[in-house]
Amino acid sequence: MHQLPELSYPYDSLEPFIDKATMELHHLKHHQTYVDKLNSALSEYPEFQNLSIEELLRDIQNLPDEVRQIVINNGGGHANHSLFWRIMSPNGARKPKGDLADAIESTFGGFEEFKKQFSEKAMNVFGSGWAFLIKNPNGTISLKRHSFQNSPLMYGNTPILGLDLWEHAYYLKYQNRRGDYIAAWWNVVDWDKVSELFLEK
Ligand code: MN3
Repeated sequence: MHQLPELSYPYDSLEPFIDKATMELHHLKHHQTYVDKLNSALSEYPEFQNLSIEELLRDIQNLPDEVRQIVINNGGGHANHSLFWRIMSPNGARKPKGDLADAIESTFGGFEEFKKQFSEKAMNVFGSGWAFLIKNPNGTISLKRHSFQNSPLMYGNTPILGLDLWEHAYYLKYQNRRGDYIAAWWNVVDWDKVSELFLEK
């Protein structure tokens, strides 16, 4: 059974950038629903129940036709949100360092330029979706956007930073001002965590 991960920080600790009410709803209702629907979809397929969410998504073609899209939507939702909670915190490093800083420098020409390109990508996600920084199989990094809950894992890539651009992620506080939400979000990205993901996968 897949489970909702606990957050390592309180719901109100990302204020004022992400408000407590949004965090609570987003984690306890939206993310929980993805987990519940994923478990329900797999309930008749015991052979897939012991796989991690990463394994399920990386080998998505192995799933039977009847459940594949449900797992893409809800398993993707589970994986994407688990990443999202992990790469934020009230008190982490606010810029990359070490190998990840070097990779960002050589790929994007610097951290500010990276943030600008990532933010543009996020603004241009049409409708519901995500913007990601991914690690490619060859170890390089690049920007990616995906619609709905499609996960970079399905395409052989490893997401190391992800921004939720569904309106449920920001509408309570920012209404239609997606740009303000994106600008605020940089204040709660924990670059220690992003670096860990970059180095471990
Ligand atoms: Mn969401």
